[in-house]
Amino acid sequence: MAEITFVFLKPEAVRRGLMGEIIARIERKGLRIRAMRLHRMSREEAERLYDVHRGKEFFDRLVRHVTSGPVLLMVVEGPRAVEAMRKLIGATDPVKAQPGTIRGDYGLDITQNVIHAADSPERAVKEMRIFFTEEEVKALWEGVE
Ligand code: FUP
Repeated sequence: MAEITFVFLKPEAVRRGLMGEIIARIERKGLRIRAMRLHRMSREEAERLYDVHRGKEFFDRLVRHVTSGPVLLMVVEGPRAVEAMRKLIGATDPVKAQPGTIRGDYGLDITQNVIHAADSPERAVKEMRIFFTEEEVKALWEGVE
């Protein structure tokens, strides 16, 4: 049984023209993109997305960064898609991330670390609900193959 996860490409990935390359890596892995949309994130959405980091020293910088330009929202499907996407993106700090991972290959800065992927199935649903309607999330889940 497959599952779906929530992913987004951060503003610098869009700005640097990396969307195509990163989408190709996700597809090459065998994962299926079920939904995709360019979106300008509001401050409120960013604060909900990163609620677990509220109060930390990097919180404001993080929120300012993800709201600084359009991001590419995605819902990705596959067997153990949450774990598979987390492996594909690599460690949070792109300098520490292994070469061959998306962050390891495209980033140098912990704030501008190119891509986000939910870290559990529960978080994936919670994060999807910030950007997609209840009906859309339901339809995405019902369409899982
Ligand atoms: P990840 O799940 O890998 O995105 O990592 P975290 O949930 O720990 O962090 C979320 C985002 O906060 C990261 F993508 C970048 C930012 N961050 C910092 O800017 N500084 C830190 O020390 C930790 C995280």
